[in-house]
Amino acid sequence: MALLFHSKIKRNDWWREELSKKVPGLEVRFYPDIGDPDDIEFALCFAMPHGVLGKLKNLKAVFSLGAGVDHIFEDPDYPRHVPIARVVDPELTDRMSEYVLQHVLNHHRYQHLYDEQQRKQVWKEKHAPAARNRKVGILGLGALGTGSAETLRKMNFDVAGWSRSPKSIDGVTTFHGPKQLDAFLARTEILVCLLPLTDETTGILNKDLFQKLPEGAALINPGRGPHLNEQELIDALDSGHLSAATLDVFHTEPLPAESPLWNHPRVRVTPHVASIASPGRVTELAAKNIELARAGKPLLNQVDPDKGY
Ligand code: NDP
Ligand code: OXD
Repeated sequence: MALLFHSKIKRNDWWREELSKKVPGLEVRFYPDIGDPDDIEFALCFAMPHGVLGKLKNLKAVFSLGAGVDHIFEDPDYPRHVPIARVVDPELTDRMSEYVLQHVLNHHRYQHLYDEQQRKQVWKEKHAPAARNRKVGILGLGALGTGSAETLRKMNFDVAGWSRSPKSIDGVTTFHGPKQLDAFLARTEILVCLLPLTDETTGILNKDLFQKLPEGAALINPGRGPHLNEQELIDALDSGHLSAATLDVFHTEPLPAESPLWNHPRVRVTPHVASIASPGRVTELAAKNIELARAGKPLLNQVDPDKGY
């Protein structure tokens, strides 16, 4: 029996060696070299081309190469009865918390403004409030949102978060559900999106939401590109309602050369690198989950297909 692997990053020999070390006897095949589809028991993938998973009759489990699973659920032919597991890992959380802290600090200390002033050789101070008086809001209080909130708390930021179900996190003001979203937004000066991409969250970062943020608020989006209406962000920046944005994810990746986001003076672009799951940890989780799936047990970090994350 075999595992089918698909990733945009090609390091096939490394993945084969690691997986064979951790699961003796496992044959690793690399898409598109599927061979006999009936041999495939497992898939380890990010953005497998649509239609492939649905053709694997003996598939026992699908493992995402990352924390997000939207790339699996968006395949209209993905086999709903097959369990899906995602990556939850302290190192992945730490890496995301670093990214969030780095960019919250940039917005908190008006770095975009000083970058612009430097280009024009302008010497002009703008004093930032103390961190305890800076209100940061995190959309999504899962593994990554909670880790990021805790990191920001250590720096004394005034942190709030919004999730689907109620949460209690030391030192963090929590909101949940659609009815509490407006109150959460009204107090948020730096907004971080760490939601999963689902039908409910697609397009959530739009002009109506921006209007509910205080004037001069900033946005950080390491969630998913389709959370954001890119044109409505540009409009909100150009009108001055939003001050700046940091974007790690986009509707189309790589970000197309003609995108106005590349050269917008108050947009900082990073190439989907906020937090990348360590391959060593991914193979470790896959090995454990292969054992569990073969024993007919629930997987580690198994996702709920009804919730979509
Ligand atoms: P989790 O599943 O652990 O957390 C998701 C959070 O979002 C939960 O708190 C959940 O609420 C909340 N949520 C989901 N739907 C809604 C909704 N409709 N309304 C309100 N809250 C909602 O995910 P992770 O923290 O592990 O990851 C989050 C996302 O980060 C990933 O899905 C991926 O898109 C992105 N990511 C980006 C990376 C990058 O490099 N740019 C790297 C890794 C991940 P509840 O707790 O109540 O269920
Ligand atoms: C992930 C990602 O979902 O890298 O892990 O985007």
